[in-house]
Parts: sequence; structure tokens; C-alpha cells
Amino acid sequence: MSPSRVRSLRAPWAGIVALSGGLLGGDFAAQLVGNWNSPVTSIGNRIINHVPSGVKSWVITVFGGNDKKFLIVVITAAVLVIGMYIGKMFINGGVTTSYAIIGALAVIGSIASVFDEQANFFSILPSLISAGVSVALLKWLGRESSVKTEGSVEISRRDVFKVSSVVASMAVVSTITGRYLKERTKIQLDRISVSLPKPAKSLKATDLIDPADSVPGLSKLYTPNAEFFRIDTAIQVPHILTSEWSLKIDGLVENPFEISYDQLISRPTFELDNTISCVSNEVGGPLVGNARWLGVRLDDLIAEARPLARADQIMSYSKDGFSAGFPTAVLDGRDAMIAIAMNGEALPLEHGFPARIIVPGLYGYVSATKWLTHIELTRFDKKQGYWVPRGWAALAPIKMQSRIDTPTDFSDLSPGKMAIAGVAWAPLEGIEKVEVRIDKGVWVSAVLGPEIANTTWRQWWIDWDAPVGKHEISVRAVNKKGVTQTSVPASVDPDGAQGWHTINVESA
Ligand SMILES: Nc1nc2c(c(=O)[nH]1)N[C@H]1C(S)=C(S)[C@@H](COP(=O)(O)O)O[C@H]1N2
Ligand SMILES: [Mo]
Repeated sequence: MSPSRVRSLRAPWAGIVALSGGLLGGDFAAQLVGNWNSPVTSIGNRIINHVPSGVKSWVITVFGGNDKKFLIVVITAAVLVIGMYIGKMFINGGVTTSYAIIGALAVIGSIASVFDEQANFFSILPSLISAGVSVALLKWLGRESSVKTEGSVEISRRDVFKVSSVVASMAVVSTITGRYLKERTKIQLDRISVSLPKPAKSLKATDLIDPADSVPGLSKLYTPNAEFFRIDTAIQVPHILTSEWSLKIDGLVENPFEISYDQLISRPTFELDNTISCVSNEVGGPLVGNARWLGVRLDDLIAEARPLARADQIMSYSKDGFSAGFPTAVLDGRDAMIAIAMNGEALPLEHGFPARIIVPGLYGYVSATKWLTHIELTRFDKKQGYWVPRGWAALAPIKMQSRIDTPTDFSDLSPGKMAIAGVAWAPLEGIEKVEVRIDKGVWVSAVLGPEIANTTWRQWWIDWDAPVGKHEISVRAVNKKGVTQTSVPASVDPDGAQGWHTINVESA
């Protein structure tokens, strides 16, 4: 092709790139927001609903089940034609006209979108985003053209190439996220369609009076799933369908076996109130939460595999390659489980759907494998869990801790009556007493919230009439064996933080 011929192709191509880039932008926004549709879909929907039935049946007879695809082909063709026209306009100096055409398309898309199901005022945003992106791309293409003398815009070959590459990458990204979101929706549907088994052993209803309802700032007794801390190495949450899930138990056992999700949940289940904490939780930190878990006994399952005497470690693996190991001796009758539900719902995707391990008294990194797929009986001198070679302890029981939730560190208060309140945990022993000390005075016993289990945290509070001035507040717990939480500080590394949570506040 001659150079001038190539140049004359630049105009329509630029228009097509700008217009399709815009549509991709709108489509991307729609993918991210559940009840938005991409402008193409909205316009397609209106066409499908309004096309005369004669035309519709003609399309169906000619294109059969591909009528939707036919519509997409028609719309794509329209985009090409309009894009070419916009490009020509733009280059020939009709910059305003080309923007006006894009604006008109945005109006059509917006009107189409408000007739979509579940539409609201914001449903027009994808169309507006599309128009915005298209205009921005055109501006970019024309940016080097020092004002359109004699009505023509210069577009450099380099810019056409750049903008085309950007739009092509947008297409790739949008396809990948589109696929990811579609898959995620599939797993979400699977999750909400799980019918949770009735536990053979039920705990009391969780609707007891929660002191957090009357003490502002105090942690709720049960941490809602949506507020539960999340710690994992997964860049993307693994997607596992219950129908495709299975758990293999093998290694140093006489009877290795594998069970499906249905087999798992048809075993006897039980409920467990249990607080889990991350070893990386600083004194006073947020990486701790309490939930009612539903699951299957882990010791029973392991016993069925008949471990060999030389196995001293239970190593669990997740679908994404994470692993965690703890001593076989930990299964001493405590309620360790393969959990399938959390606070009355199937495990949230972020918390390990369809199944994870929960072991009372152990930090998450040695026990609480999410997206569990494999348990191996092994030896500590043979295998290490994910975090152990990275400098964390092989054995990691949760340390006794107490935390001041309110007031918060460094806060400015108004003098007067308020509550000092928080939570304390000491699995498996349970919390006997929590004491608070203000300005290095005497330790005062706090009121304790409901005791639901020794494996959970306990809420505590005292009333305080804050005088004007600066104050230091500390808290410490005592477990049911009479052991007082140590004042000796330790950092989280290698086996968990310790020391008293102390905060400084000022009331003025
Ligand atoms: N698959 C997998 N499971 C995992 C982890 C992980 O990185 N991957 N992190 C563990 C750690 S370190 C903690 S503290 C807990 C946190 O559980 P949560 O995210 O449900 O609060 O999950 C554990 N289970
Ligand atoms: Mo953790």
C-alpha cells in the first residue's frame, strides 16, 4: 500500500479504536458493578424487546439459536461504521461534530439502560463512561495536532499505534476479568445453594444479648462474616465448586481415602464457638475474630485413615498450595473440625469455601487451612508448613491476650462518664478475670460479658469518669488456671505477640 493510502486508513481506524475503547470501558464498569449493563447489552435488550415479531421470527429461522450472536454482529457492524464516520469527521476538522455523535450515542445508551431490569439512575453510568473514554481517546489521538488549521487534525502513526495497543490491552483485561467474575458468580450461586446439615450437637442460639449493643466501640460477641479479618497468600480467591471438591487423607496411614463434599456433610456435624487469631496480630491488633463454626470432627476422620505410630504431624494443603501443620497430639479430644459454615452461612469464599480446618487454640498459620483439599499424616522432621521455613515457629498455640477496643489509642475525649471496654481470649483455658489499670494505679476487675465457651474471647468493660488530662490505660487477663497474662513484651515473630495492651488518651 502506498503511504498516502495508509494515511487515509488512519482516520477510520482511529474512530473505530476510540469508539470500541469507549465501549470496552463501559463494559468493564458494568462487569464490576452487579446490576449495570454494558451499553451494548442495554441497546441489544431494547432491540430484542421492540423488534417486530415478524423480524424476530425471521432472524430465528435464518440464524437458529444464534440469534443473540446475530444481534452482536449487527451491533459490532454498526460500531465499525459509526466509528469510521467519527474518525473521518474528527480528522477533517469536525472535532465538535465527532464529539456530538459520541454524545448522541451516550444518550441512546443511557435511555436504553434505564429500561433494563433492576435499573436505577446510576444505570446510565456505563454509557457515560463509554462516551468519556471515547472522547479521551480521540483527544489523545489528536493531541499533537497544533490546532486544526484549515480544518484538519493530524494524527501521528505512533499515536495510532499507542492508542490501538491500549485499547487492545483493555480488551484483554476485560476478557480476563469477565471470565473471572463469571466464574466467581458460579461459585457464589453454588455457595448459596448449599443446604447446611443440621448439627447432631447444637449450641444455644446466638441471639443472646450482646453487650456490644450498649457499649459503643466494643467488639461484637460474634464477628460478622463481612467484618471478619482475612489473612492468606491467595492473590485470587480459589474457586472450588462443591461438586468438584474432594478431600484426600493420606501419608503415613494404613487406610488412605478420599471423600466428596456430599460425603463430608452427610457425616455427623457439630457447632463450635471459637476465636481464631493470626500470629501476626500485634498486641491490641485487629487480626482476631470470633465465630460459630459448623463442621465435621477432624479426629474421627483422621482415625478412619489409621495413622501409623511414627506420624507426628497433621499437614493440610489448600487448592492454592498453602500448607499448615500441627502435632497429631493436638487432637487430644478438643473440637477440631473441618468447617463448612461460619455464623450460620456456608463459608464465605474469602474464608475458605467449601471447607477449611479450625483447631481451637492454634494460630491460623499452623492449622486453619482454607480451600482445603488434602490432609497428609507426616513427620516434623520430614515436612514443614508454608510459614515455617520463612522463620515462623513450627509449634504455635494462641497466646493469652487482651485488647482495649474503646477508647482508641491517642484519642481525644471529652471528660466525663464513658466505658473502657474490649475483649480478652485464652484458648483453651478460658478467661477468668480481666483487669484494667488507669495511670499506673491499682488494677481494677472489669465486668465480663457472657461466657459462651473457653475457646472464645470474652468481652469486658469498666465504667470510667475521665478527668481532664492525659491518661494511660492498660489491660491484662487471667486465665482459668490462674495464670496472669505476661507483661513481658514480645514481637509477633516467631510465635505470636505478648505483653499488655496499653493506650494513651487525652481528655480536654
Ligand atoms: N489456603 C490458605 N489458608 C490459610 C492461609 C493462607 O494463606 N492460605 N492463611 C492462614 C492464616 S495465616 C490465618 S491467620 C487464617 C486466617 O483465616 P481467615 O482469613 O478466615 O480469618 O487462615 C489460615 N489459612
Ligand atoms: Mo495468620
